[in-house]
Amino acid sequence: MRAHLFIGCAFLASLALLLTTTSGVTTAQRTGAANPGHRTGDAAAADYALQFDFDDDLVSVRSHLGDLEFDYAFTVEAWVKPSSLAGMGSYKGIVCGGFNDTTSRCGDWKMHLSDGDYSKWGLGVCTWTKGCEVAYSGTHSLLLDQWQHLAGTYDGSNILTYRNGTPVANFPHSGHVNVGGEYILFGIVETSFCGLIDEVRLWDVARSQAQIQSGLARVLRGDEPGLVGYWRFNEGSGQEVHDLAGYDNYGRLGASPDSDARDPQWALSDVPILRHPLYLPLVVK
Ligand SMILES: [Ca+2]
Ligand SMILES: [Ca+2]
Repeated sequence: MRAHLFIGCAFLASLALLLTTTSGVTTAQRTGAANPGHRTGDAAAADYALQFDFDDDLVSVRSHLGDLEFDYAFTVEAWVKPSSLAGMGSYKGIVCGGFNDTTSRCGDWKMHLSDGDYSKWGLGVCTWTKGCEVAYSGTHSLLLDQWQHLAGTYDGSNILTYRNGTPVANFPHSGHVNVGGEYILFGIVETSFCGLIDEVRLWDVARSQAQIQSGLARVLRGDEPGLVGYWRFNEGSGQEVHDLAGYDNYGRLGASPDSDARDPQWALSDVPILRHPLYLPLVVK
């Protein structure tokens, strides 16, 4: 079963690569503070996401300035479109932090799929005083082949999760977040997510439900208070994803700076967000 699903994921990755190759978009857009017009994306430019293979694909981001190391509060957000949720057996990652090298797993916090049921997801947080706890959703709370926005917050007393802005789980937890590593990862904990990930955001504050709802379906400017990392994955090619929050925490695809077997694949994205940050907030159900 698992081998069959893996082939399906690999096929989708190949198809996405073909679409990328034939779209005529061959130049990665270098984005960042030096080019404000590109910081939030151009409405006329193609939107891309990254396709992960259900096995070992990853993106690693080094926290250059320590700005991705949290104390007592943080928020992690991502849009995901799973192409398989069948199976169990290992923690599959969406975004995680507290990681030392590409051979070990994230230890400090992780938005991930349950190792007992990939249709469940949660946010796990480890603290110095309380150890590790996870706020898990119920089963079948992830929707196959549909875009959905996932958010998790930790505020020093609770771990909260939201899907499309609606509360999913709440677990009491407390203490200072462990900081055992200087990297964060996209798409992997022990093994990889299967499907598309787009629009990853990290905040060093616990966002409220109203704040999550108001921002989930539109692009950000990049300078919002508390925003410490923002990756739109719109480069469309190459080995790096750029941080649009202004901290230069760029991510590297796969296990090496060159093309390698652990690179996720670039895929055209139809993530349902408004492409201009000045549009009015939109809440999706
Ligand atoms: Ca994108
Ligand atoms: Ca690589």
